[in-house]
Amino acid sequence: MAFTRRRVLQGGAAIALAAGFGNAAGFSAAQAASPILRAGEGLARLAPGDYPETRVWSYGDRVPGPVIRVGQGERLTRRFVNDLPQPSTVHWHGVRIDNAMDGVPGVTQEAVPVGGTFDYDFTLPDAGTYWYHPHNRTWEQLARGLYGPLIVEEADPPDVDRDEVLILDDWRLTEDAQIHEDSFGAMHDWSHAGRIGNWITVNGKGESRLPAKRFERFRLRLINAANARIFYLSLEGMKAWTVALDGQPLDAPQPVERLSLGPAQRADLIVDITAGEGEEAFLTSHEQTRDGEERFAITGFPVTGVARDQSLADPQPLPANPVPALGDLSSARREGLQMEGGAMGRMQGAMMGGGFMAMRDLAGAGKVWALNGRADMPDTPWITLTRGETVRIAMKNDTAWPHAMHLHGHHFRQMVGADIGPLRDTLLVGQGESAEIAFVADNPGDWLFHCHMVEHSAGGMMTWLRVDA
Ligand SMILES: [Cu+2]
Repeated sequence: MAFTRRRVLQGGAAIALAAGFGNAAGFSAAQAASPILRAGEGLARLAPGDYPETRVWSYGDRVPGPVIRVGQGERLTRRFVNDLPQPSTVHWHGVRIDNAMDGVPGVTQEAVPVGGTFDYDFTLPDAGTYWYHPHNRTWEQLARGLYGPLIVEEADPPDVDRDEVLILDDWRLTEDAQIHEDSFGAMHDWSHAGRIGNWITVNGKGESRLPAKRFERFRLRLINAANARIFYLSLEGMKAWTVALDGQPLDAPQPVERLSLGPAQRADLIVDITAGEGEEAFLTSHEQTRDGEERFAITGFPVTGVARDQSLADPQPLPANPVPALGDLSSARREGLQMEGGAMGRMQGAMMGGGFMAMRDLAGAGKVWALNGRADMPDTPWITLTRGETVRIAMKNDTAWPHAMHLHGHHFRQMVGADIGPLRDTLLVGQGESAEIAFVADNPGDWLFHCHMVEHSAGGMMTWLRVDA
Protein backbone atom coordinates (compact mmCIF):
# COMPACT_ATOMS: atom_id res chain seq x y z
CA MET A 1 0.00 0.00 0.00
CA ALA A 2 1.46 3.32 -0.99
CA PHE A 3 -0.09 6.28 0.75
CA THR A 4 0.74 9.86 0.13
CA ARG A 5 -0.62 12.79 2.00
CA ARG A 6 -1.26 15.72 -0.21
CA ARG A 7 -2.97 18.44 1.72
CA VAL A 8 -2.72 21.83 0.12
CA LEU A 9 -3.21 25.09 1.90
CA GLN A 10 -5.06 27.86 0.14
CA GLY A 11 -2.81 29.52 -2.41
CA GLY A 12 -1.20 26.31 -3.40
CA ALA A 13 1.54 26.03 -0.82
CA ALA A 14 2.14 22.35 -0.35
CA ILE A 15 2.81 21.03 3.09
CA ALA A 16 5.53 18.44 3.11
CA LEU A 17 5.12 15.36 5.19
CA ALA A 18 6.91 16.20 8.39
CA ALA A 19 9.20 13.49 9.64
CA GLY A 20 8.71 14.02 13.34
CA PHE A 21 5.15 15.06 13.81
CA GLY A 22 3.69 15.14 17.28
CA ASN A 23 2.11 12.50 19.41
CA ALA A 24 -1.61 12.59 18.73
CA ALA A 25 -2.57 10.72 21.84
CA GLY A 26 -1.20 13.06 24.48
CA PHE A 27 -4.34 13.49 26.51
CA SER A 28 -3.96 13.93 30.23
CA ALA A 29 -6.28 12.32 32.74
CA ALA A 30 -5.25 14.89 35.34
CA GLN A 31 -6.64 17.71 33.25
CA ALA A 32 -9.90 15.84 32.72
CA ALA A 33 -10.38 15.74 36.48
CA SER A 34 -10.40 19.53 36.71
CA PRO A 35 -13.78 21.06 37.61
CA ILE A 36 -13.04 24.07 35.38
CA LEU A 37 -13.71 24.02 31.65
CA ARG A 38 -12.17 27.22 30.37
CA ALA A 39 -12.63 28.48 26.84
CA GLY A 40 -10.14 31.03 25.61
CA GLU A 41 -7.83 32.17 22.85
CA GLY A 42 -4.63 30.26 22.30
CA LEU A 43 -2.26 28.63 19.87
CA ALA A 44 -2.25 25.13 18.41
CA ARG A 45 0.22 23.38 16.16
CA LEU A 46 -2.11 22.18 13.44
CA ALA A 47 0.37 22.38 10.57
CA PRO A 48 3.98 21.13 10.35
CA GLY A 49 6.83 22.93 12.07
CA ASP A 50 7.83 25.10 9.11
CA TYR A 51 4.46 26.84 9.48
CA PRO A 52 3.55 29.10 12.38
CA GLU A 53 1.22 27.87 15.07
CA THR A 54 -2.46 28.60 14.45
CA ARG A 55 -4.36 31.11 16.57
CA VAL A 56 -7.35 29.14 17.82
CA TRP A 57 -10.11 29.27 20.40
CA SER A 58 -9.97 26.23 22.59
CA TYR A 59 -11.10 24.48 25.76
CA GLY A 60 -8.41 23.96 28.37
CA ASP A 61 -5.78 25.55 26.10
CA ARG A 62 -5.66 22.61 23.72
CA VAL A 63 -7.21 21.38 20.49
CA PRO A 64 -9.16 19.24 20.90
CA GLY A 65 -10.27 20.14 24.40
CA PRO A 66 -9.52 17.72 27.24
CA VAL A 67 -11.00 14.24 27.01
CA ILE A 68 -13.66 14.09 29.71
CA ARG A 69 -14.17 10.53 30.96
CA VAL A 70 -17.04 9.67 33.27
CA GLY A 71 -18.53 6.37 34.38
CA GLN A 72 -22.03 5.51 33.20
CA GLY A 73 -24.66 6.79 35.61
CA GLU A 74 -22.23 9.21 37.21
CA ARG A 75 -22.57 12.96 37.54
CA LEU A 76 -20.48 15.37 35.53
CA THR A 77 -19.84 18.84 36.91
CA ARG A 78 -17.89 21.51 35.10
CA ARG A 79 -17.69 25.23 35.72
CA PHE A 80 -17.54 26.73 32.25
CA VAL A 81 -15.39 29.86 32.26
CA ASN A 82 -15.79 32.05 29.22
CA ASP A 83 -12.52 33.83 28.40
CA LEU A 84 -13.52 34.11 24.73
CA PRO A 85 -14.17 37.48 23.09
CA GLN A 86 -17.80 36.37 22.49
CA PRO A 87 -20.67 34.93 24.55
CA SER A 88 -20.74 31.14 24.43
CA THR A 89 -22.33 27.99 25.87
CA VAL A 90 -21.41 24.31 26.07
CA HIS A 91 -23.63 21.72 24.42
CA TRP A 92 -23.01 18.09 25.44
CA HIS A 93 -23.76 16.44 22.14
CA GLY A 94 -25.76 13.22 22.22
CA VAL A 95 -26.27 13.11 25.96
CA ARG A 96 -29.86 12.42 27.01
CA ILE A 97 -29.42 15.29 29.37
CA ASP A 98 -31.43 17.35 31.82
CA ASN A 99 -32.90 20.06 29.57
CA ALA A 100 -31.51 22.95 31.65
CA MET A 101 -27.96 21.65 30.96
CA ASP A 102 -28.32 21.34 27.17
CA GLY A 103 -26.42 24.56 26.47
CA VAL A 104 -28.69 26.15 23.89
CA PRO A 105 -28.68 29.96 24.17
CA GLY A 106 -32.12 31.50 24.20
CA VAL A 107 -33.75 28.10 24.77
CA THR A 108 -32.23 26.38 27.81
CA GLN A 109 -29.99 29.19 29.15
CA GLU A 110 -28.73 32.64 28.36
CA ALA A 111 -25.41 32.71 26.52
CA VAL A 112 -22.56 33.04 29.02
CA PRO A 113 -21.19 36.58 28.59
CA VAL A 114 -17.54 37.41 28.05
CA GLY A 115 -15.82 36.83 31.39
CA GLY A 116 -18.82 34.95 32.78
CA THR A 117 -19.26 31.42 34.07
CA PHE A 118 -21.92 28.71 34.03
CA ASP A 119 -22.07 25.58 36.16
CA TYR A 120 -22.95 22.46 34.20
CA ASP A 121 -24.07 19.59 36.40
CA PHE A 122 -25.81 16.52 35.03
CA THR A 123 -25.96 12.74 35.06
CA LEU A 124 -24.84 10.55 32.16
CA PRO A 125 -27.46 7.83 31.66
CA ASP A 126 -25.78 6.16 28.68
CA ALA A 127 -22.30 4.80 28.12
CA GLY A 128 -20.67 5.70 24.83
CA THR A 129 -18.80 8.28 22.78
CA TYR A 130 -20.10 11.85 22.94
CA TRP A 131 -18.56 15.28 22.54
CA TYR A 132 -18.95 18.87 23.63
CA HIS A 133 -18.94 22.09 21.66
CA PRO A 134 -20.44 25.61 21.75
CA HIS A 135 -23.99 26.29 20.64
CA ASN A 136 -23.59 30.03 20.11
CA ARG A 137 -22.25 31.22 16.75
CA THR A 138 -21.31 27.59 16.29
CA TRP A 139 -20.30 28.23 12.69
CA GLU A 140 -17.47 30.43 14.00
CA GLN A 141 -16.71 28.98 17.45
CA LEU A 142 -16.56 25.36 16.32
CA ALA A 143 -14.43 26.29 13.31
CA ARG A 144 -11.96 28.09 15.59
CA GLY A 145 -11.29 24.92 17.56
CA LEU A 146 -13.83 24.70 20.38
CA TYR A 147 -14.65 21.02 20.79
CA GLY A 148 -13.65 18.04 22.88
CA PRO A 149 -14.53 14.38 23.49
CA LEU A 150 -16.87 13.21 26.25
CA ILE A 151 -16.44 9.50 26.96
CA VAL A 152 -18.91 7.68 29.18
CA GLU A 153 -17.42 4.36 30.24
CA GLU A 154 -19.32 1.10 30.56
CA ALA A 155 -19.22 -0.57 33.96
CA ASP A 156 -18.05 -3.64 32.07
CA PRO A 157 -16.10 -2.39 29.04
CA PRO A 158 -15.12 -4.64 26.14
CA ASP A 159 -11.80 -6.40 26.34
CA VAL A 160 -9.40 -4.36 24.18
CA ASP A 161 -5.70 -3.60 24.37
CA ARG A 162 -6.15 0.13 23.74
CA ASP A 163 -9.05 2.56 23.82
CA GLU A 164 -8.34 5.57 21.60
CA VAL A 165 -10.36 8.66 20.69
CA LEU A 166 -9.90 9.96 17.14
CA ILE A 167 -11.64 13.30 16.76
CA LEU A 168 -11.66 14.45 13.14
CA ASP A 169 -11.79 18.06 12.03
CA ASP A 170 -11.63 20.02 8.81
CA TRP A 171 -10.07 23.48 9.02
CA ARG A 172 -10.02 26.30 6.52
CA LEU A 173 -6.54 27.77 6.84
CA THR A 174 -4.70 30.57 5.08
CA GLU A 175 -1.25 30.23 3.54
CA ASP A 176 0.34 31.07 6.89
CA ALA A 177 -1.76 28.38 8.61
CA GLN A 178 -4.17 30.82 10.24
CA ILE A 179 -7.92 30.38 10.40
CA HIS A 180 -9.50 31.92 7.33
CA GLU A 181 -11.56 34.59 9.03
CA ASP A 182 -12.70 36.55 5.97
CA SER A 183 -14.98 33.69 4.97
CA PHE A 184 -16.86 33.48 8.26
CA GLY A 185 -20.48 34.09 7.38
CA ALA A 186 -19.83 33.73 3.63
CA MET A 187 -23.21 33.23 1.98
CA HIS A 188 -21.66 30.86 -0.55
CA ASP A 189 -20.81 28.42 2.23
CA TRP A 190 -24.17 28.88 3.90
CA SER A 191 -26.12 28.19 0.72
CA HIS A 192 -23.92 25.30 -0.49
CA ALA A 193 -22.22 22.50 1.48
CA GLY A 194 -21.24 24.65 4.47
CA ARG A 195 -17.73 25.64 5.47
CA ILE A 196 -15.53 22.95 3.94
CA GLY A 197 -11.87 23.24 4.87
CA ASN A 198 -8.50 22.53 3.31
CA TRP A 199 -6.67 21.01 6.26
CA ILE A 200 -7.74 17.85 8.07
CA THR A 201 -6.64 17.02 11.59
CA VAL A 202 -7.10 14.04 13.86
CA ASN A 203 -6.76 14.97 17.53
CA GLY A 204 -5.53 18.37 16.38
CA LYS A 205 -2.65 17.01 14.33
CA GLY A 206 -2.22 17.10 10.59
CA GLU A 207 -0.40 13.80 10.93
CA SER A 208 -1.67 11.38 13.50
CA ARG A 209 0.11 8.12 14.27
CA LEU A 210 -0.65 5.42 16.80
CA PRO A 211 2.09 2.78 17.03
CA ALA A 212 0.53 -0.68 17.06
CA LYS A 213 1.38 -4.35 17.33
CA ARG A 214 0.25 -7.11 15.01
CA PHE A 215 -3.06 -8.61 16.20
CA GLU A 216 -3.47 -5.85 18.75
CA ARG A 217 -7.11 -4.94 19.42
CA PHE A 218 -8.15 -1.29 19.57
CA ARG A 219 -11.38 0.40 20.37
CA LEU A 220 -11.42 3.45 18.10
CA ARG A 221 -13.88 6.17 19.01
CA LEU A 222 -14.33 8.28 15.88
CA ILE A 223 -15.93 11.70 16.27
CA ASN A 224 -16.59 14.13 13.42
CA ALA A 225 -16.14 17.66 14.80
CA ALA A 226 -16.06 19.39 11.40
CA ASN A 227 -18.48 22.23 10.63
CA ALA A 228 -19.81 20.57 7.51
CA ARG A 229 -17.53 17.91 6.02
CA ILE A 230 -18.83 14.37 5.67
CA PHE A 231 -15.90 12.00 6.07
CA TYR A 232 -15.85 8.89 3.88
CA LEU A 233 -13.49 6.52 5.63
CA SER A 234 -11.94 3.14 5.08
CA LEU A 235 -9.74 0.90 7.17
CA GLU A 236 -6.68 -0.77 5.70
CA GLY A 237 -4.48 -3.37 7.35
CA MET A 238 -7.03 -4.11 10.01
CA LYS A 239 -10.18 -6.11 10.57
CA ALA A 240 -12.90 -3.89 11.96
CA TRP A 241 -16.40 -3.99 13.38
CA THR A 242 -18.76 -1.15 14.20
CA VAL A 243 -20.03 -1.68 17.75
CA ALA A 244 -21.79 1.64 18.39
CA LEU A 245 -23.10 4.64 16.44
CA ASP A 246 -23.62 8.05 18.04
CA GLY A 247 -22.72 6.47 21.38
CA GLN A 248 -25.41 3.79 21.26
CA PRO A 249 -24.43 0.10 20.95
CA LEU A 250 -25.51 -1.92 17.95
CA ASP A 251 -27.40 -5.13 18.69
CA ALA A 252 -24.57 -7.02 17.02
CA PRO A 253 -21.11 -5.86 15.87
CA GLN A 254 -21.12 -5.12 12.14
CA PRO A 255 -18.03 -5.90 10.04
CA VAL A 256 -16.93 -2.69 8.35
CA GLU A 257 -14.50 -1.73 5.62
CA ARG A 258 -15.93 1.66 4.71
CA LEU A 259 -18.11 4.07 6.62
CA SER A 260 -19.40 7.60 6.30
CA LEU A 261 -19.33 9.96 9.24
CA GLY A 262 -21.46 13.09 8.94
CA PRO A 263 -20.87 16.21 11.02
CA ALA A 264 -21.36 15.43 14.75
CA GLN A 265 -21.72 11.69 14.16
CA ARG A 266 -19.65 9.14 16.04
CA ALA A 267 -18.72 5.52 15.42
CA ASP A 268 -17.14 3.15 17.91
CA LEU A 269 -15.07 0.52 16.16
CA ILE A 270 -13.31 -2.56 17.43
CA VAL A 271 -10.31 -3.16 15.17
CA ASP A 272 -7.70 -5.90 15.08
CA ILE A 273 -4.41 -4.95 13.45
CA THR A 274 -3.74 -7.46 10.68
CA ALA A 275 -0.89 -5.61 8.95
CA GLY A 276 2.44 -7.34 9.43
CA GLU A 277 5.44 -6.19 11.38
CA GLY A 278 7.16 -3.32 9.60
CA GLU A 279 3.95 -2.47 7.72
CA GLU A 280 1.44 0.24 8.56
CA ALA A 281 -2.32 0.07 8.95
CA PHE A 282 -4.38 3.15 8.09
CA LEU A 283 -7.55 5.02 8.71
CA THR A 284 -8.04 6.51 5.27
CA SER A 285 -10.20 9.38 4.05
CA HIS A 286 -11.70 9.26 0.57
CA GLU A 287 -12.39 12.59 -1.04
CA GLN A 288 -14.27 13.19 -4.24
CA THR A 289 -12.32 15.41 -6.61
CA ARG A 290 -12.85 16.58 -10.17
CA ASP A 291 -10.57 13.79 -11.32
CA GLY A 292 -12.30 11.08 -9.34
CA GLU A 293 -11.39 10.02 -5.86
CA GLU A 294 -8.36 10.92 -3.83
CA ARG A 295 -7.53 8.91 -0.76
CA PHE A 296 -5.11 9.79 1.96
CA ALA A 297 -4.21 8.40 5.35
CA ILE A 298 -5.51 10.46 8.24
CA THR A 299 -4.16 8.16 10.95
CA GLY A 300 -1.36 5.66 10.55
CA PHE A 301 -0.77 2.62 12.74
CA PRO A 302 2.88 1.61 12.19
CA VAL A 303 3.26 -1.98 13.28
CA THR A 304 6.20 -3.05 15.41
CA GLY A 305 6.06 -6.24 17.40
CA VAL A 306 3.32 -8.79 17.85
CA ALA A 307 0.61 -8.66 20.50
CA ARG A 308 -0.40 -12.32 20.18
CA ASP A 309 -0.18 -15.25 17.77
CA GLN A 310 -3.50 -14.65 16.04
CA SER A 311 -6.52 -12.37 16.13
CA LEU A 312 -8.82 -12.50 19.12
CA ALA A 313 -12.29 -13.99 18.75
CA ASP A 314 -14.85 -11.72 17.09
CA PRO A 315 -16.10 -9.00 19.47
CA GLN A 316 -19.29 -9.26 21.47
CA PRO A 317 -21.94 -6.51 21.45
CA LEU A 318 -21.56 -3.69 23.95
CA PRO A 319 -24.09 -3.70 26.80
CA ALA A 320 -27.27 -1.85 25.80
CA ASN A 321 -28.06 1.56 27.31
CA PRO A 322 -31.36 2.24 29.11
CA VAL A 323 -33.02 3.93 26.13
CA PRO A 324 -36.79 3.28 26.16
CA ALA A 325 -38.10 0.87 23.55
CA LEU A 326 -40.34 2.31 20.82
CA GLY A 327 -44.06 2.01 21.47
CA ASP A 328 -46.58 0.69 18.96
CA LEU A 329 -45.46 2.21 15.65
CA SER A 330 -48.75 1.63 13.84
CA SER A 331 -50.59 3.89 16.26
CA ALA A 332 -47.67 6.27 16.88
CA ARG A 333 -48.14 9.95 16.28
CA ARG A 334 -46.90 11.03 12.83
CA GLU A 335 -45.29 14.34 11.95
CA GLY A 336 -43.50 15.61 8.87
CA LEU A 337 -40.46 17.80 8.32
CA GLN A 338 -39.94 19.45 4.96
CA MET A 339 -36.38 20.60 4.25
CA GLU A 340 -36.06 23.29 1.59
CA GLY A 341 -33.74 25.93 0.22
CA GLY A 342 -30.07 26.29 -0.59
CA ALA A 343 -28.29 26.73 -3.88
CA MET A 344 -29.84 24.88 -6.81
CA GLY A 345 -33.01 24.44 -4.80
CA ARG A 346 -36.57 25.31 -5.67
CA MET A 347 -37.46 27.41 -2.65
CA GLN A 348 -39.16 30.67 -3.62
CA GLY A 349 -39.33 32.05 -0.10
CA ALA A 350 -40.31 31.20 3.45
CA MET A 351 -41.86 32.57 6.60
CA MET A 352 -39.57 34.80 8.61
CA GLY A 353 -40.72 36.71 11.67
CA GLY A 354 -44.39 37.56 11.11
CA GLY A 355 -44.55 37.24 7.33
CA PHE A 356 -43.51 35.60 4.10
CA MET A 357 -40.21 36.70 2.54
CA ALA A 358 -38.99 36.05 -0.97
CA MET A 359 -35.73 34.12 -1.41
CA ARG A 360 -33.70 37.22 -2.30
CA ASP A 361 -34.84 39.03 0.85
CA LEU A 362 -34.24 35.96 2.95
CA ALA A 363 -30.68 35.72 1.65
CA GLY A 364 -30.17 39.37 2.55
CA ALA A 365 -31.16 38.45 6.09
CA GLY A 366 -28.75 35.48 6.13
CA LYS A 367 -31.44 32.85 5.74
CA VAL A 368 -31.34 30.52 2.75
CA TRP A 369 -32.95 27.36 4.13
CA ALA A 370 -36.29 26.53 5.70
CA LEU A 371 -37.84 23.76 7.76
CA ASN A 372 -41.57 23.37 7.19
CA GLY A 373 -41.61 26.72 5.43
CA ARG A 374 -39.95 28.71 8.25
CA ALA A 375 -36.46 30.20 7.90
CA ASP A 376 -36.02 31.39 11.48
CA MET A 377 -36.40 29.73 14.86
CA PRO A 378 -40.12 29.79 15.62
CA ASP A 379 -41.30 31.41 18.87
CA THR A 380 -43.53 28.45 19.58
CA PRO A 381 -42.58 24.77 19.32
CA TRP A 382 -42.91 23.03 15.98
CA ILE A 383 -44.60 20.16 17.83
CA THR A 384 -45.52 19.55 21.45
CA LEU A 385 -45.27 15.94 22.59
CA THR A 386 -46.69 14.16 25.57
CA ARG A 387 -44.04 12.69 27.79
CA GLY A 388 -43.57 9.02 26.98
CA GLU A 389 -45.30 9.03 23.59
CA THR A 390 -43.74 7.49 20.51
CA VAL A 391 -43.55 9.81 17.52
CA ARG A 392 -42.62 9.19 13.91
CA ILE A 393 -41.17 12.03 11.86
CA ALA A 394 -41.04 11.73 8.09
CA MET A 395 -38.35 14.00 6.71
CA LYS A 396 -38.20 15.07 3.09
CA ASN A 397 -34.97 16.61 1.89
CA ASP A 398 -36.19 18.76 -0.97
CA THR A 399 -32.76 20.35 -1.47
CA ALA A 400 -29.68 19.65 -3.58
CA TRP A 401 -27.50 18.97 -0.51
CA PRO A 402 -27.12 16.32 2.18
CA HIS A 403 -28.01 17.31 5.74
CA ALA A 404 -27.00 15.87 9.10
CA MET A 405 -30.18 16.13 11.15
CA HIS A 406 -29.61 16.23 14.91
CA LEU A 407 -32.20 15.87 17.66
CA HIS A 408 -31.28 17.09 21.13
CA GLY A 409 -32.00 15.16 24.32
CA HIS A 410 -33.07 11.90 22.66
CA HIS A 411 -31.88 9.12 20.42
CA PHE A 412 -34.08 7.96 17.56
CA ARG A 413 -34.20 5.05 15.17
CA GLN A 414 -34.42 5.32 11.41
CA MET A 415 -37.25 3.33 9.89
CA VAL A 416 -36.71 1.90 6.42
CA GLY A 417 -39.85 0.05 5.45
CA ALA A 418 -40.27 -2.67 8.05
CA ASP A 419 -36.65 -2.34 9.16
CA ILE A 420 -35.88 -0.41 12.27
CA GLY A 421 -32.35 0.94 12.33
CA PRO A 422 -29.87 1.54 15.12
CA LEU A 423 -30.23 4.32 17.67
CA ARG A 424 -28.75 7.61 16.50
CA ASP A 425 -28.78 11.27 17.44
CA THR A 426 -27.65 12.59 14.06
CA LEU A 427 -28.80 11.22 10.70
CA LEU A 428 -27.49 12.00 7.25
CA VAL A 429 -30.31 12.61 4.80
CA GLY A 430 -29.04 12.72 1.23
CA GLN A 431 -30.08 15.25 -1.39
CA GLY A 432 -33.59 14.58 -2.62
CA GLU A 433 -34.03 11.72 -0.16
CA SER A 434 -36.66 10.97 2.43
CA ALA A 435 -36.02 9.45 5.82
CA GLU A 436 -38.33 8.52 8.64
CA ILE A 437 -37.28 8.39 12.27
CA ALA A 438 -39.09 7.29 15.42
CA PHE A 439 -38.37 7.96 19.08
CA VAL A 440 -39.92 7.95 22.51
CA ALA A 441 -40.33 11.51 23.78
CA ASP A 442 -39.35 10.66 27.34
CA ASN A 443 -37.16 13.65 28.17
CA PRO A 444 -39.16 16.73 29.18
CA GLY A 445 -38.13 20.16 27.94
CA ASP A 446 -37.50 22.20 24.83
CA TRP A 447 -35.25 20.43 22.34
CA LEU A 448 -33.67 21.61 19.12
CA PHE A 449 -33.94 19.66 15.91
CA HIS A 450 -31.49 21.02 13.37
CA CYS A 451 -28.96 20.35 10.65
CA HIS A 452 -25.44 19.88 12.00
CA MET A 453 -23.83 21.37 8.96
CA VAL A 454 -23.65 24.39 11.19
CA GLU A 455 -23.83 26.95 8.39
CA HIS A 456 -27.12 25.35 7.36
CA SER A 457 -28.61 25.55 10.84
CA ALA A 458 -27.54 29.19 11.15
CA GLY A 459 -29.03 29.76 7.71
CA GLY A 460 -32.48 28.45 8.59
CA MET A 461 -32.37 24.71 9.27
CA MET A 462 -33.22 24.86 12.93
CA THR A 463 -36.46 24.27 14.76
CA TRP A 464 -37.51 22.94 18.17
CA LEU A 465 -40.02 20.69 19.80
CA ARG A 466 -41.40 20.55 23.32
CA VAL A 467 -41.86 17.47 25.49
CA ASP A 468 -44.39 18.22 28.22
CA ALA A 469 -43.30 17.43 31.75
CU1 LIG B 1 -27.68 20.83 6.26
